[in-house]
Amino acid sequence: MLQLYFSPMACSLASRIALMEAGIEARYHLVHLWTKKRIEDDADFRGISPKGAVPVLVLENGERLTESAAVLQYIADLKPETGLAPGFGDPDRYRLQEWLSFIGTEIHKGFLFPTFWYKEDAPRAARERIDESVAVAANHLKAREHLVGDRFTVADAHLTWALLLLRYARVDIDRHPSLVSYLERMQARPAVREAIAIEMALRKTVAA
Ligand SMILES: N[C@@H](CCC(=O)N[C@@H](CS)C(=O)NCC(=O)O)C(=O)O
Repeated sequence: MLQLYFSPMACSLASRIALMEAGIEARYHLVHLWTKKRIEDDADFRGISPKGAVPVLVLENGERLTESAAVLQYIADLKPETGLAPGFGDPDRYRLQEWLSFIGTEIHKGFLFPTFWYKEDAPRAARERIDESVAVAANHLKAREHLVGDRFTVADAHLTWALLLLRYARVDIDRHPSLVSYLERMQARPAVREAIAIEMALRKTVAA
């Protein structure tokens, strides 16, 4: 069985959404990101992944895969019939990778990471830049239901997580009607709703 190392409402939520959208059962290990301990037994998380960051997906053969973009594509490719990622050879595969990279670098590392890691000392430059990145996604979604093609992909799982956290970090995404309706659509999906409910309930476990 696959195993996912996660922390509640961290970027690993996108991997949980992908697993649930694919209907793949997995074992979930909660990690405390400050202490780097696996909650269930206090094991050293850096022994699982020297990066000390979630998500970590433990594959059936015991190998460990990190980096959301890789983990999300791996999960999607286990169930190609779900369309969670366009197949290899489909030009939309590169659009998917374009979005996974944009969300992972410009939105996650460019803003969300410093904001939550340094709390109120988030660099001002990051806060100034984030509106531009949010506008890129908002404009793209003006005439579309999903980021890539005409169905839900793992890029939508990734952006859904990012938008939830951006709101929490007081970035005004609500001034973009396309993002408001997109997030409502995503949260209406049973797997997305359930994944978020599970992790919101677990948040107090790792409250700083
Ligand atoms: N490049 C990695 C970043 C992963 C990452 O930064 N995860 C955060 C949670 S959202 C984390 O575990 N941070 C703890 C740390 O870096 O010490 C990815 O895209 O998966």
